[in-house]
Amino acid sequence: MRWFSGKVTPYVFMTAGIILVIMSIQTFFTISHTTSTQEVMSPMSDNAPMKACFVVLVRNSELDGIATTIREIESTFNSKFDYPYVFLNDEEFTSEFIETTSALTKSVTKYGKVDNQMWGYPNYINQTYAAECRSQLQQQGIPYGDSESYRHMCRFQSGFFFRHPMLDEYDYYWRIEPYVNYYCDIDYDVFKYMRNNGKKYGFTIAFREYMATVPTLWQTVMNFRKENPEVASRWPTKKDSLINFVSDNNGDSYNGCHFWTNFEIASLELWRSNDYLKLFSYLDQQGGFFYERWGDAPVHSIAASLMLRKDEFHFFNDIGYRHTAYTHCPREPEFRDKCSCDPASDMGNVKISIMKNMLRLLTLLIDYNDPINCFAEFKKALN
Ligand SMILES: Nc1nc2c(ncn2[C@@H]2O[C@H](COP(=O)(O)OP(=O)(O)O)[C@@H](O)[C@H]2O)c(=O)[nH]1
Ligand SMILES: [Mg+2]
Repeated sequence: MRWFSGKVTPYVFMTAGIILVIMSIQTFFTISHTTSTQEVMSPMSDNAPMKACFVVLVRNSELDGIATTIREIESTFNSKFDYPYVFLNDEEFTSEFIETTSALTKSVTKYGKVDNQMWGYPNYINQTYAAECRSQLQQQGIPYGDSESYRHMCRFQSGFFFRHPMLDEYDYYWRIEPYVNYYCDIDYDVFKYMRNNGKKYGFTIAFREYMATVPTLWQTVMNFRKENPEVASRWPTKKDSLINFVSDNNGDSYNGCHFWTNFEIASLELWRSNDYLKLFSYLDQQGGFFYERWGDAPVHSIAASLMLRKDEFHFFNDIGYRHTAYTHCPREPEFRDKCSCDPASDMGNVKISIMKNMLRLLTLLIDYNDPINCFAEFKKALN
């Protein structure tokens, strides 16, 4: 019997070992199969789906212009990624607008109206005084100086679009406009890029503001910061922030630099944060959207530069883009077969310095002592 057990014991252990190995292999295949078929992913995994959309504030009369934009967005990016479009308007969209735009994409399209609270005068605004201010700005030759609707638009884009109920379900947005061009094929998901790399604000063009439109904006933001130390204490230190993008003198005054918000790929959480909502509400109370002509671009840019860390910004060099006379076209050789734009048209290219000088002459009345392109300031502020 002892002989028997002595001979058999190793075989028992070996058999048990083989059974265990077979069971673990089976378990391994079961788990990997479940993962691939059910797409079990942690929220932060690279491929987890994104809650993101295009956001388009547009008028019915700009149907042709938005149709061009959508065609280019679809062909360069969205036919591959299928993100929905949210169209917003201060009036009802016409059935022609809805039919035409929805036919341009296989993705979901939604159409929303902006209410009077988001697009209109707050009751504390003195509309007679606002009209006087508009005519003064017009006399100075400032673009949109006398436009009432432009001011409602800038206030809406500064403080309300991200609170429109149609955007509630999203975390990131890409703002698009009518009559712009998108030139380069984008083969990766830009929203996933933003999330997976901890980016909160993406841009293509940085530009200088007409200072006559924002004479008191910087000081108002500084007053807010002083009066709300608990908010400011949550913001990054000067060194970690992008303050040197918006100020040449360590925060004493605004240098006019801003990201062009007609293109934005950004986090909605940034604007929905209590800190930004408090800041916006403070700015709104001061009346500068109506008594001056505060643009959403300087408002977003100053706020983001103070509230975000430098590493949360992203320059989308690979997205060739034109708005009005200004184009960003990537100049590196690897983009030549991806982009249909001419790098010679890029804002930073010396070949268009003549045009820049002409523009500066045309805008001589405006505070344009510095070059109009603020990309150098962005690069500098990153260091
Ligand atoms: N629905 C609506 N959209 C507007 C109005 N004013 C401007 N927009 C939109 O707001 C965005 C910015 O306006 P735009 O005229 O292009 O301003 P600019 O880019 O600063 O010259 C564009 O998408 C316009 O279609 C308006 O009164 N109603
Ligand atoms: Mg525009």
